[in-house]
Amino acid sequence: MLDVNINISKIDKSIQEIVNKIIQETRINNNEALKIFTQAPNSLLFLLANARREKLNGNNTFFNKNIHIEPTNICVFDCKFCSYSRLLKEKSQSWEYSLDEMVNMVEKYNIDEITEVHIVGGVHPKMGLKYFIELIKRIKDIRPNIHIKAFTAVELEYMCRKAKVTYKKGLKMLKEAGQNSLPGGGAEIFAKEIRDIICKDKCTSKQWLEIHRTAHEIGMQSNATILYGHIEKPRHIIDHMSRIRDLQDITNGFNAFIPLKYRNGNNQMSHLKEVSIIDDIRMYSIARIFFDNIKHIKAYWPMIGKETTQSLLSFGVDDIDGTIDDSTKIYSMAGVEDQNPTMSTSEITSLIKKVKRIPIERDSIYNQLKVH
Ligand code: V47
Ligand code: SF4
Repeated sequence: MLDVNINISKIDKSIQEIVNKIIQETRINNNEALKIFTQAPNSLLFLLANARREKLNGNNTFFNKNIHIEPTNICVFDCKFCSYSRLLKEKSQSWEYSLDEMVNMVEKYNIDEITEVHIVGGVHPKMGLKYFIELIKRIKDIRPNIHIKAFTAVELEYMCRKAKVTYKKGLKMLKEAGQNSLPGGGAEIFAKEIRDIICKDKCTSKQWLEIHRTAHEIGMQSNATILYGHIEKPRHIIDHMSRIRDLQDITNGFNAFIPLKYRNGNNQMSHLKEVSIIDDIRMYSIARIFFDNIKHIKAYWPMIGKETTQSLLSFGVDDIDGTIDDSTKIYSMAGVEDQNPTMSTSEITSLIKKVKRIPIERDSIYNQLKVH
């Protein structure tokens, strides 16, 4: 039972029963989730999300010490919301790092400065499975204990297709090379009617789910994301989360769910306005309420901003990703305020402490390393 002080009789009759279920920690179905997502007043939704957060994670707020490597922004796909990809023939504002350059990016950090490398980028027609296996091996040669979280299902689908191997075989090869887990990107919105408009040519939702299922089956954990705040409707959000919740029931391999707010700078959907902070909070809140089988809800601070991240710690969020050290361009190219995202450990811990939560440094699979 959630510890929440609500006078049920004062709540609109049509949602009383759903609120009761949430308080009793009984799973709500898609229709019920849609109903409270669209009809519950902010105060109620927010209170329930926070109660759930505190029941699951208390005051703890997780972060890690990490960097990103974005091997290239050249991409064969054409997602309408993407601000950073470039076509092979477009040389301006594009990059392709060599293996040496990427290994050097890791080598410049001391062993105690980062515990995780997050590798994700555009889908380059010439960077295939063999190339990335080599990259992973070379990183592990110099830093055997570093956790490598790499490649969205979109990159993996393309890699495996080009190499003519099954997802299982491709993932096993990457795992043997030293890859530890998968990030949650590429999920966007699963509903075909939306996917067909915003990212028609990349992996399907079925393939995304199949790749994560396979990863979990061979012992690689992962995250799941949603790209919200563009042309989707509330029903698409619930449908999306429901497909992830169903898979999690089977595999239990997702560590965190990460709502990613659509940022409208420099892309083919720039005419769309970004949603308000209240819509952000409602999104994170419904995620926390809906997922009774994923322990962590992450706010990725380079995307949503430091101040909103801080606020979200009272509305379901218990994880804020890592120190980053100015190693990602996805969101700076989408026009976010923070053009050089970096936080030292002391900045991250003080951001968390300022809102009376406890900073917990974690490893990539949520083992606690240090209470700050
Ligand atoms: O799949 C691209 C999103 C994702 C925009 O697993 C955009 O720990 C908003 O998934 N506005 C990649 N979002 C990033 C990602 C991620 C980030 C941090 C941590 C983890 C993790 C995963 O970024 C893409 C897409 O959904 N994205 N462009 C944009 N304009
Ligand atoms: Fe390519 Fe990923 Fe951008 Fe889509 S979101 S265009 S797959 S880099």
